Amino acid sequence: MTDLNIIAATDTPLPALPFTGRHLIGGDWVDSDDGATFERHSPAHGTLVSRSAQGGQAETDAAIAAARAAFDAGVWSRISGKDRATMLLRVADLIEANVDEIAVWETLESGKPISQSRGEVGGAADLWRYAASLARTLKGDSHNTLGEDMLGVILKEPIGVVSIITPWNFPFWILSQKLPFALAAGCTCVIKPSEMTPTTTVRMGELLVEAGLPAGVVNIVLGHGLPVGARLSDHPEVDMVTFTGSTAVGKTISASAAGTLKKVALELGGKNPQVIFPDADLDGAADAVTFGVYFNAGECCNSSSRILVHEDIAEAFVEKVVALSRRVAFGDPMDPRTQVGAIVTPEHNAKIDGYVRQAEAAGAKICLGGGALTVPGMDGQFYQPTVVAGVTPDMPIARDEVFGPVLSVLTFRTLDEALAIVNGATYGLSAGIWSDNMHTCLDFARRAQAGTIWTNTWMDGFPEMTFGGMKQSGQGREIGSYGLEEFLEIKTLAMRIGKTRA
Ligand code: TXE
Repeated sequence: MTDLNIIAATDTPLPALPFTGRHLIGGDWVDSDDGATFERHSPAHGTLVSRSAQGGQAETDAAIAAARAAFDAGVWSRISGKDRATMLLRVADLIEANVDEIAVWETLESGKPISQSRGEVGGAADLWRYAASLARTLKGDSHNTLGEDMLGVILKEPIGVVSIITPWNFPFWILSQKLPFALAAGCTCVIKPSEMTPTTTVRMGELLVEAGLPAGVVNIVLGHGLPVGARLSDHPEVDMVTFTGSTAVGKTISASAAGTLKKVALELGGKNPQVIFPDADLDGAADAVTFGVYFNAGECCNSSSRILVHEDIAEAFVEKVVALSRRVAFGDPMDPRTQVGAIVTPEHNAKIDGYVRQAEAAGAKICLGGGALTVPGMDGQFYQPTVVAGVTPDMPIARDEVFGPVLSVLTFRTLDEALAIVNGATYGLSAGIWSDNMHTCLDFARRAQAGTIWTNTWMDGFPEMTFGGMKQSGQGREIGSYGLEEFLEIKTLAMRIGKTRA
């Protein structure tokens, strides 16, 4: 452990704690009727960060009623795309003006490094700008070949009231993958952030109020999956639920939503492979693998938590990755030099370790790390950068979403063999290929079962490029123009344009 790059506790001043979070319902900030609250402690520092109103069914129903009333009144759903875009751009400006302050809450609640929180919040502003451009260019179709007196028009209309349920790993970013697109379409929303990271969603609500968004268009209910998330999924007045989180909860939401046949969009887990061929730029690949596994402490749906390396280069490649891993800065997330911060909860740290112990017992080799990390001066939970070689496709560490800074190394000999391992997973979120041979890359890209394929790169994303998973990684797409389409209903209009024939 001594040869790792560890950033000890710094004395960065923290804001006045705790933050007080309330629900936003119909334009008012309110406590729960019964006064119930819940707390979030920093996973890195151990200190109390926020105390939030804990919603129940009454608050959830009130928020849904406010969203329904706002939608039906047309204060947002029937205004022009230009006016919606103007509002979204105003929100983007406000986000940018508050990046540093919001980033601190993001880091304190999630444990991620402050430099990444700033990048996440600043990047989210660009999603709002992009969604604003879609609000103005949204259009349907027309058909003028239906006969001389007929005109057909395909209209796209907002789907209605949307429930947005978000997780703790990228609370501000994931909210911005959904909310501005739902708003650009003309929907009204009720948001439930993760109980572990409620504060940045409350800050978003405050910015929306400051921007002048009409009351009831966006509502926020703080609290737990049960009852708030469940109610947002089965309520008959909700037209769509969009969720990011675990595959298990995604299935529960789908089942709850089925009772009213509301639309469901799911962005779930992943077990994303990078496949490395001997003819690739191996330094570039090692760099991308290191970034891909440690980014956000591996608590990332796109984490490249397993790599498949060609047998001929496996040993040398693992050595490169281990050497790079030792240089990654783990520690106090408030220090701007830190690249990997704390793990979200002690239970999750234990779960990560369980996968490593299980792999070791099954014969895998721990090449680096493999245990909890002690960071001098910090009172939270961390995990060491960990590289596990000799992993076989049947091991749980190779199949499940570990969601920690743990790399599993598998080997292969042929492209067919690699694809069998890649496609053997229940997940299908993203996959990568490293080779200088364009034909190998394209063959892989066409045959790999994943919503996103990266060739000779990893984790590049753009507001224009849609994102989503195949198989048990989810359904529907986010961001890009397809991300807007999810929030639209299609209406067919057939018009007789001449006088009715005698
Ligand atoms: O997620 P949950 P958890 C994966 C990752 C992680 C695991 C568990 O593998 O280790 O999930 O994390 C709300 N009805 N991902 O337990 O429970 C909950 O309150 C409606 C992958 O934190 O899925 C929170 O707001 N909602 C992922 C949200 O669901 C319910 C990101 C996510 O929590 C609910 C996070 C219910 N019955 C975890 N129960 C990704 N795709 O990036 C809970 N919730």
